[in-house]
Amino acid sequence: MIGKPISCKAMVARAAKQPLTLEIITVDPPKAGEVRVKVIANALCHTDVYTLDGHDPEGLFPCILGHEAGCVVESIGHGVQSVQVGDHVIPCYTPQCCEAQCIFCQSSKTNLCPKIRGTQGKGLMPDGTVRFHDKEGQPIYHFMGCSTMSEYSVIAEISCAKISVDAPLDRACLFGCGVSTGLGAVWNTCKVEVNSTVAVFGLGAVGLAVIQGAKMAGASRIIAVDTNAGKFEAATSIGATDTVDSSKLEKPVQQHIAGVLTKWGVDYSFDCTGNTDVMRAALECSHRGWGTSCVIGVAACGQEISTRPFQLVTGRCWKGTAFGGFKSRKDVPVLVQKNLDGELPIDHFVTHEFIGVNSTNDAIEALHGGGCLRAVVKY
Ligand code: NAD
Ligand code: AHE
Ligand code: ZN
Repeated sequence: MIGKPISCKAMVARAAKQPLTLEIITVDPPKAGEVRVKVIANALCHTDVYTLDGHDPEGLFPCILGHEAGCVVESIGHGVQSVQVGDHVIPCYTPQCCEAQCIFCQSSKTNLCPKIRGTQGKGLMPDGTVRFHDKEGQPIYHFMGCSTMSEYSVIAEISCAKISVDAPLDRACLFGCGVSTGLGAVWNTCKVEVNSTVAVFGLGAVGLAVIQGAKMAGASRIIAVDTNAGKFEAATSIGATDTVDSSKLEKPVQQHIAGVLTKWGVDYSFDCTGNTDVMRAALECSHRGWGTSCVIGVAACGQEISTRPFQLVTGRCWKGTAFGGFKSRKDVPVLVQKNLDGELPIDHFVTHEFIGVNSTNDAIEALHGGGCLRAVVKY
């Protein structure tokens, strides 16, 4: 099918708060600088559901969601040099253009390459058009530069992280978002040191990856906070030293952590919920004088964070992270290799598995249940 449109199954998000619809769509060949991929496995991230629920100010409909996938390159567009047909790739919503004039790619301080961010946020490919059409020939928007809830997708070359062919794509897909984000928040954004104390709010896949990363970084104490006590067993099994059900406390959770569990607060705290009240609590339980709090969760449209400026005056620092600060094309292959070498286990994140892109609505339902970390759909 190289050079020709492909007809395939996809789950289309037609409108907010509606189930995805199974459709046969047309996926056009890749244009210059683009890559058409066959999606082998796609894991659901909370952000897909948040967008489907209408909470993303950039959310557009109809679109094809999905951004945590393992793929094989089906064909490449003109000028593509970094991947070939048959290569295994992880689509990355944070691209890495690597150009000499890209001050973001050239800086060690950030991973936020802006090269295609404008069109990506409008649901378009970098040339301002789409590669997806429905059976009436109507355009369907892309999502986060990935759109992997389709058997085939087209992504920018600069969004493709080429990984080892030895890595099973139904596990390596997790490195496309949540797991990398949690690990990178600890290692890159906050650079947690040996013997640090840490608090993690929200024990989904992102929060558990923060715990795993903190344990690997040598944190001496890791306080795991959730309103669902069913999450605590997984948290302690990967390294949490304390668990807190914040819904059962008589005082604000920040006063419990800074005051009861510790004297002055924790060195590092992480919000992995997207709840702005939790973001505030995470900041306020960080240590007087030097505590750093990292916002990872994505808040709904219109939400804002607040705290007393005194919290910052007295030495706390508020940070945020996108994709854990990893430079996608350089770093994702390294994470995958660490996993293959046995240094970075990730199988424990996969709590649910489904077969066929058409089962994606079932996977979404599983994600809504409290016991799901990652639901992987194998196409
Ligand atoms: P998830 O829904 O699986 O996990 C969220 C957890 O937070 C759940 O265990 C839930 O019980 C808990 N929770 C909810 N309200 C709480 C409260 N008030 N106090 C304590 N815990 C509470 O989600 P996930 O896939 O792990 O993603 C977590 C967040 O990170 C989401 O907002 C997601 O959109 C965001 N995210 C951000 C990035 C990034 O690059 N910044 C990447 C991936 C995901
Ligand atoms: N589009 C939204 C915000 C969504 C958002 O913040 N996304 C995170 C990734 S979530 C992955 O599951 C992110 O890294 N954003 C950086 C970016 O460039 O999108 C809005 O508020 O407009
Ligand atoms: Zn995600």
